[in-house]
Amino acid sequence: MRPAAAEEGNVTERDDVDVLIVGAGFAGLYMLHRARSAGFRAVVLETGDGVGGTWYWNRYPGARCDVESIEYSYQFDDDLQQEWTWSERFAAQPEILAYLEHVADRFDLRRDITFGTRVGRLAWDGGAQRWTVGADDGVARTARFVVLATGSLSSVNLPDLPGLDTFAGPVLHTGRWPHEPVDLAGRRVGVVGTGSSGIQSIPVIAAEAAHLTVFQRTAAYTVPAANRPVDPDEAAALKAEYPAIRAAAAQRIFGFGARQPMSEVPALSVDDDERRRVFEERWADAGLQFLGAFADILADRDANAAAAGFVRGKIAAIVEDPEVAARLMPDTLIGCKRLCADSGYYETFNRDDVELVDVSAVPISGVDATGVQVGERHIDLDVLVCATGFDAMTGALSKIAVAGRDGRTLADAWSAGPGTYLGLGVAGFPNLFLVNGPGSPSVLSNMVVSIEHHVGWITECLEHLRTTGRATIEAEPGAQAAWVEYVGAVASFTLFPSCNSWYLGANVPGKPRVFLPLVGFPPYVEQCTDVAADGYRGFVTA
Ligand code: NA7
Repeated sequence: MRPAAAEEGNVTERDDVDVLIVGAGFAGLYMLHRARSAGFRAVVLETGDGVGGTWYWNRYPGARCDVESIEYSYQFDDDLQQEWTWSERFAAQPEILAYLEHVADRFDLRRDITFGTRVGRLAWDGGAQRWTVGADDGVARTARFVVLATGSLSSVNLPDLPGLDTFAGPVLHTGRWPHEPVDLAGRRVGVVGTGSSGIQSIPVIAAEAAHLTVFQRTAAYTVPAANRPVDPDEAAALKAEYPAIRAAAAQRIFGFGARQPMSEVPALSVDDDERRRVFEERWADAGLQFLGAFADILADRDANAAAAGFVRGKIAAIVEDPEVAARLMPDTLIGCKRLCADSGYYETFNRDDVELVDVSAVPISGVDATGVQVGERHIDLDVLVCATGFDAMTGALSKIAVAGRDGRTLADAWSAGPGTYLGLGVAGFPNLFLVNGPGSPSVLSNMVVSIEHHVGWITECLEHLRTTGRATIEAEPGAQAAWVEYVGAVASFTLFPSCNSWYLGANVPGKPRVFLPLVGFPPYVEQCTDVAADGYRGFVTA
C-alpha cells in the first residue's frame, strides 16, 4: 500500500511507531509521557510551532482560565505540583503556556514532537493492522495506535460576513490571535461575539482602544471571576492541601470546584432572603461555582429562573444606562449555554468610549474596507475582532480525513452526529483513541482532570493489549449505540439541551444537533473502570 504521506509531498523518511499522537496540548503532552513511560515508541505531530494547544493559540487580551489554577493543572507528578507556583487564583494564558513549556522540558518531551506539521489523513491498513499517516512534512509514518488529542475547542468558527475579506484593517480571531503584540492604542476596534472569549477580552480591549464597538447577537450570563494574586503563604498552604483538593475535585459532578462544592439544598426550599444571601455569597467569590449555589439550578426551571433573575438584577445595578443594561440581560436559562466568568465586563459598558450594538434582530449585513454595516448604519473601524467561537468537540477531528475499516470515513460514520463508545473509541476505527471525545464529560468537566483520566485509561488499555498479545481493539457497534443513547438520556435530566449552545452543535450551520458531552464526571470514571476490569466490555480485541 502506498504511504498516505506520499500524497502530501515528497517522502524523505519513514517512521513506524507504536503510538502516534496528534496535538501537543495538555492531552498530547501527557499521552506522550505516559506512552513513553510504558515502553511504547510514541511521537506527537503538532500544527503549531510550540506546545500548548488551546493555550498556544488563544493569546487574545484577557485570555484566562476560569477553573482555579490549582485544579487546572496536572496532578500525575507530585514533584511537578510542588515545584510550580501559580501566581493568580485563575491563571492567565501566558502563565498556563509557560507551565506547559515547563512540563515539556521537565519530562524531555520535545525530542519526540514534530512541530509545524499538520496531519491531513489517517487510513487504517487492515492487512498490516496499522494506521498510515498523511502529514505535510513529507515523512511516511505508520502507527499501531493513533491518539487524537486535537482539543475540543480548537477549530475556529469565522463568521460568514459578506465582504469580511475586504476589510482594510486586521481581522483577528480570538482563537488565532497573533503571536506578536497587537497595538490597539488609538484604534477603533469592533468585537463580534459575547461568549467567554468576547467577555474576557472586551474589558481589556476597551482599556486600550480609542473606541470599542461590541456587536452582540445573544447576551450571555457572566459572573465575576473573583480572580486575585496568590501570595506565597497562600501558595504554600494550597500546595500542602493538594491531595485533599484533588480527591475532592474528583467527586464533583464537573470534576472541579474542590473548595466550593455544589449545595445539596434546592433553591426554592429556602425563603427569598436566604436565597439572596446565598447568591450574594457565591457572586462575590465563587466564579463559575455560582451555579452550585443550589442543588437544582441546572435541573429545575424555577430554580434556574431564581439564579437568572439574581444575575439580571446585578446587571441592572452595575450598568448605568437602563437601555444598555436591558440589552445585556439574557432572556434564556442560565448555565444552559456555558456560563462565563469575567473581570469587569458589565462595568465596561459604563465607559463613554464603549458602545453595545445589538445584532440579534438586525444582523451585520456586510463588511467593507472601512467598517461594518448594521441596518442603515455604517460603523467605522480600524480593527475587527471575531470572538465567534469554535466548531466544538468535532471540528478538529473532522478536519482530518480519517478512513477506518473498509475505507469508511469518520465524516460518513458521523454524518448524523458523532457516535463513540465512552467518548474514547469509535466503531469501525480500530486502534484509534479520542481524548475528551464527544460522549465523554470533556467540556462539561475540568478538561485537565478528564485528560489525565483518559490518558491513564488509554495507556492501561495499550498495556493490556500488549500483555494479552492482542493487536487490535475496536468499539462494538451495539455498545456504541447504547452509549450514545445513554449520553442523550443523561442530558435530558438536565436543562443543558434546552438552548442553542455549542454543546449541541447549534453554533455551526448544518451541524447535526446532538448533545455532545456527557454530564457527570464521577459516574463516568466508574463506568470506564468497570469496562476495563470486565475485559474491555463493549470493545472487540483481536
Ligand atoms: P462562544 O461561546 O461560542 O461565543 C461565540 C460568540 O460569537 C457568541 O456570542 C455568538 O453569538 C457570537 N457569534 C458567532 N457568530 C456570529 C455572527 N455571525 N454574528 C454575530 N455574533 C456571532 O465562543 P467563545 O470563544 O467565546 O468561547 C468558547 C469556549 O471557550 C468557552 O465556552 C470556554 O469553554 C472556552 P450566538 O450566541 O451564537 O448568538
